[in-house]
Amino acid sequence: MSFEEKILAAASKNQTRTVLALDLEDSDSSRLLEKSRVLIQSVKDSICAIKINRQLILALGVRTVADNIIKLAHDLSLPTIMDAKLNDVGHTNEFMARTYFDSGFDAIIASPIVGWENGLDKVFEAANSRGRGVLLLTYMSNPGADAFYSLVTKRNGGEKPMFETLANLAVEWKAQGVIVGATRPQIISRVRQLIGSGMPIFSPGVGAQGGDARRAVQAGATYLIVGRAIYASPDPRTAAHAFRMEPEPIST
Ligand code: O7M
Repeated sequence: MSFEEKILAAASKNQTRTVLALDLEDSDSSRLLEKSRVLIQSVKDSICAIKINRQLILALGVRTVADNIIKLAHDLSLPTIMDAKLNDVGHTNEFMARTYFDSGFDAIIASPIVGWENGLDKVFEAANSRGRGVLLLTYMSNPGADAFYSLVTKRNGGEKPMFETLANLAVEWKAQGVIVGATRPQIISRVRQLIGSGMPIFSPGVGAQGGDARRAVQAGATYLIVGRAIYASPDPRTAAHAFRMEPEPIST
């Protein structure tokens, strides 16, 4: 199954749009691994994918993450997303994408700012040849993101805010999804207009960063990326359950 099919299957089975951001920290790697396992087991029925940050890879190494966390996720029929925010020239991007995909990740997050030629072209090649996904940052959730993602860009003779250009590029490059902060429902609506109904919007920033899950979904978000509002809650299972929403996620 492709990444899109896997996440849609998990979303339909668990009746949820929530992607768990597994951003746990611990100075002891065995404890970190155990905490990760316990968290995943406790929320597994209320999530549709697991996003892993570089902080977990730095602490545990990609092999340990693959043998334990990705394996556990896949045993539970949950796809995994590597939040690499790739943003380098082609050959190093390609190496990183291949390494993550060959370790079992189902999708990777990249920054479109590096462009296509000798930038993300090789990442898409690596993903497409393996049925994996590439998700592109389009408007980040933090307040400071306005300084860049709203800048006026000139492309094909017209002027547009940067995020609109990025949304158009995501369509041109046939990305498997875009990332738009839940803190900006109006931007989600605009991106939804630009990309049409077929491409998922992944929306982080719910809860701890002030974004509202329901407003983000009403604006057009397909999936919600949620970290602290689940794992820092005294009862992650109940917190994850509370984010379950709308029986049918938007079909991709
Ligand atoms: O729910 P939180 O605030 O604890 O965590 C949010 C997660 O989403 C965390 O893993 C961030 O790395 C990620 N994220 C953002 O918070 N904002 C963004 O604009 C983009 C991301 C992200 O996932 O990028 C791919």
